[in-house]
Amino acid sequence: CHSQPKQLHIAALAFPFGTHAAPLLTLLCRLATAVPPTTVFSFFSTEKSNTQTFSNKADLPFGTSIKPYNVWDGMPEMSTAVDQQQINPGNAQVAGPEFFLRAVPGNFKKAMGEVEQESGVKISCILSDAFLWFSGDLAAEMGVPWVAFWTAGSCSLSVHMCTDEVRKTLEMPGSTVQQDLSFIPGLSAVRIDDLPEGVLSGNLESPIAQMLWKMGLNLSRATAVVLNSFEELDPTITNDLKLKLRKVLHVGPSTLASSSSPPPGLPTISDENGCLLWLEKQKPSSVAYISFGTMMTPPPNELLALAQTLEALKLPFLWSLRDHSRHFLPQGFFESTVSFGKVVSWAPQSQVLAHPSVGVFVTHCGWNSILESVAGGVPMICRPFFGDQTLNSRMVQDVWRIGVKVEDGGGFTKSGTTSALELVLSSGEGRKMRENIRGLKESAVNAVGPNGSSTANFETLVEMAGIAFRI
Ligand code: U2F
Repeated sequence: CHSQPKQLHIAALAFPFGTHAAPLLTLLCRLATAVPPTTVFSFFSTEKSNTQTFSNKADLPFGTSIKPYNVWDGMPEMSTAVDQQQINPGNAQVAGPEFFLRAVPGNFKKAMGEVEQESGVKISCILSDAFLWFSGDLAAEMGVPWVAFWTAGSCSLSVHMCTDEVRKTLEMPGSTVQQDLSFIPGLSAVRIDDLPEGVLSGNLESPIAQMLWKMGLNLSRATAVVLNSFEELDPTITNDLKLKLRKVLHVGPSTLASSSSPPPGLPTISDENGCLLWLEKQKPSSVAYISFGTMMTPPPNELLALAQTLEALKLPFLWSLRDHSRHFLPQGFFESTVSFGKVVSWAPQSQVLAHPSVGVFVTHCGWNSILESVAGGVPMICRPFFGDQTLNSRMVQDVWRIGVKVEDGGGFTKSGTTSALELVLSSGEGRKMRENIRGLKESAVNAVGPNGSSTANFETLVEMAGIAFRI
């Protein structure tokens, strides 16, 4: 006798800071086009994050219903900062993520319970940001699979999976700062100084360090760990992760995966600052595109050095710079560079990097930026700030050989920035970087193609999401 197939209900649990929620939603949109159309999708994040992530509802694939639900952000209920300080003196300096991490997992649990009631459909799979390690417990309680999504690269995931081993090995007497991580497959080029803070240095007890450590201990419980990357980028690290995790599914790069099969209803790219039109007027591979992601802006002295370098070299540039930092640029900068440069508050970055006029990307090495640069075949100049960025920049410079770190780890100075730009744009070494990144781009395109590894992995993920049918 056949029991009625259950209706699927996929609950996505987002980490509401940095570029975390948006890639999770992108993955969910991709899934929505591949699973039965009756599937219910609930997306849980804080109100602020949902407002941003769902700002362009037209981005959602036509015919699917992905509904955002707000979870508590952990901020004390009273509305003003002064009130918060009064309730809880000393807390005023606690950053958003710290408040949020005090509210988990209760905030997600409560919201999921309410949504199950409202929709009348039991959740059949939890797809969470890998940071939210406690999702393994929630899924176990509910008797459903836990799929974790790691929004960064294999290299940083590997480091977090091996944190205890890293600490044990590198804290031994005789270890030096020069020591590398050759005891972890694929990471022999990585040095102690490249490690994200909270692994070996910094406050190991901080809420973020604790979260990442617990994530490393818990991910092996996940039915699968999904990455926005492609296996061919780091085969050695990927093979090692496959030994440590139940299932490792590289399904990216998402920029290429989505553009190769655009979901119906996808809007045209919004380019309100006219970046793409401006690029049309520039020579091939001539422009420096500059952006430091969604969270960082270099300190004023570095912004000044970078601007002065562009001005002195008369180098065509497109700079995505938040409005509040414009006043740090040198006096007269906009007038003197108007014929060859453009500063905007936001650029359609992945399309910019795919434009043939762009010759170099000056970046903080956030994971999404790196992948978009690979997808565009554009070599990088790296100015990392925190988290996985220094590790990523090491891989860019010394493993994939598709870019260079500015002043080998320091910030922007006029001389360091000038040599980095000249190296990438006009030296033989730069030509080699371009060749290397074009090779990686080809592998990435193949990975998301009909017979590619990312396509096959995505099909496995779709099967897993549908596991409730077979229970
Ligand atoms: C955190 O990264 P960020 O948000 O700082 O940086 P990225 O991972 O590079 O993502 C930035 C995204 O914002 C987009 C860009 C990327 O998709 O295309 N963007 C844009 O479209 N236009 C602009 O003008 C500027 C940016 C964290 F800081 C990193 O260390 C992590 O690697 C990352 C992923 O977990 O999250």
